[in-house]
Amino acid sequence: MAVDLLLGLQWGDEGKGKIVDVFTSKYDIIARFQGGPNAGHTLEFDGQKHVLHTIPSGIFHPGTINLVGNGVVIDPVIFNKELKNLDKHNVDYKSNLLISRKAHIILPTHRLLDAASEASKGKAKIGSTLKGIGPTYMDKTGRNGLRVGDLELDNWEEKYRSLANKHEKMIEFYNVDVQYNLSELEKEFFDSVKVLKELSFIDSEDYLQKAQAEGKTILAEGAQGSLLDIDFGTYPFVTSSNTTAAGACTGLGVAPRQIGEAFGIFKAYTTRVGSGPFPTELFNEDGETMGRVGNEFGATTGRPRRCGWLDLVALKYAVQVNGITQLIMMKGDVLSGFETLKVCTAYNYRGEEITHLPYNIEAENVTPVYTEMKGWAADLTKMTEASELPEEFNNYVSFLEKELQVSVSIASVGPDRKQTIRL
Ligand code: 2SA
Ligand code: MG
Repeated sequence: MAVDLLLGLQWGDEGKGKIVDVFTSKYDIIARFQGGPNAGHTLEFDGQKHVLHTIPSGIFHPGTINLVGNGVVIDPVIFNKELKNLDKHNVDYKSNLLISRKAHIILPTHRLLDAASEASKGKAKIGSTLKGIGPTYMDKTGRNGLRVGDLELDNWEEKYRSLANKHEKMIEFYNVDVQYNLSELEKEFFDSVKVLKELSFIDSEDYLQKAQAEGKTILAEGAQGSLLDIDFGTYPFVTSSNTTAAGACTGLGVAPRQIGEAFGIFKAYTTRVGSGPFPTELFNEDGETMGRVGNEFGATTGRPRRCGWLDLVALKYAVQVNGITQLIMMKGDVLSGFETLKVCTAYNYRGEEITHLPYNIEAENVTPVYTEMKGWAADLTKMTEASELPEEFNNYVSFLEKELQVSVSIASVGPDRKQTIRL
């Protein structure tokens, strides 16, 4: 059986958590392959809202295996908090949650380094979630990292200590005001590692190869979005992992030819949290309406998200880089009531009209070229069948399908599992 992918096509927060949860009954295994607790995946069902950060979004389905792959970075402290929340819902994570030995660990000092690095950048800061993501991946590629498998060795605390000591010197080097009490942070860390060690650590690449041979179905759950990819995103305003399709291969140990469907998920408009270029960003009432109606606040940090019209230039780029086979459009309901909708179909780039994403999309280089479409007034949130959707909504979707050359198979019209329409 092939491994299917579910990937965010914008700057994250497309609604991956919700759709993974909706899809889970079709899959035996849900696997995260990159990122860490910077992610905030929100699920809603039975009138309750759940936010997951590191744990895959299939966790609320008994019988589904949830795997944290080698490409993920884990903060034991945050992981422990997520487990505590699952305890409240009687989730049997001791049997259905597995962790790759090759996943890297976020140390308390990684978080401090993240804060110091951001503080040192001043206005040029990335807008990091300050979860230590960048510094942890730096130690991974720098070949200094502490991995989950190390926790099974007797001398792991020595390794921890030498890395943390080095980090303290680095924090000093930044010469910025970062207040901390390391012994308190370490107590929390060591307590949490103990909890983590009660879970199953596995050689996940081997596990996934065997699972495939046995005919098990697997869904790889992306975190953040394609435009935050370390290689293909709006560098340096990106996260530190490959959020695109290829990241699932390196983050799980799955071969490219084992990939099946690549589901691409996008919002009917665009949002971005953190710094960096955003050509279609709105600074007017329309943007405010999107943020208010769409409840656009970071699920991890609570920061308000920047909002703007759909950017098809950027979306097409993401569809291509990922080899998307089916699209899922989220939050069409938020656009109800706009008389006219705008979609960016090209950029004016240094005096020339282009339809590809250029190297630099800073505002001084790029002005969006919009196509206008008639909006719809109807409230979509109670609709459950494609036949109920207004004509203008269908026109909007058809326009996107034609531009992107991929069909939209699902439209989500609200945060709840039930508010999901097959087109
Ligand atoms: P980091 O923390 O070093 O990976 O941040 C680098 C950039 O990546 C952005 N980023 C995100 N963007 C959208 N959603 C994310 N997850 C949370 C959410 C974010 C939150 O679901 O809402 O709560 O603020 C996420 N994680 C990282 C980040 O904003 C930086 O621009
Ligand atoms: Mg999110």
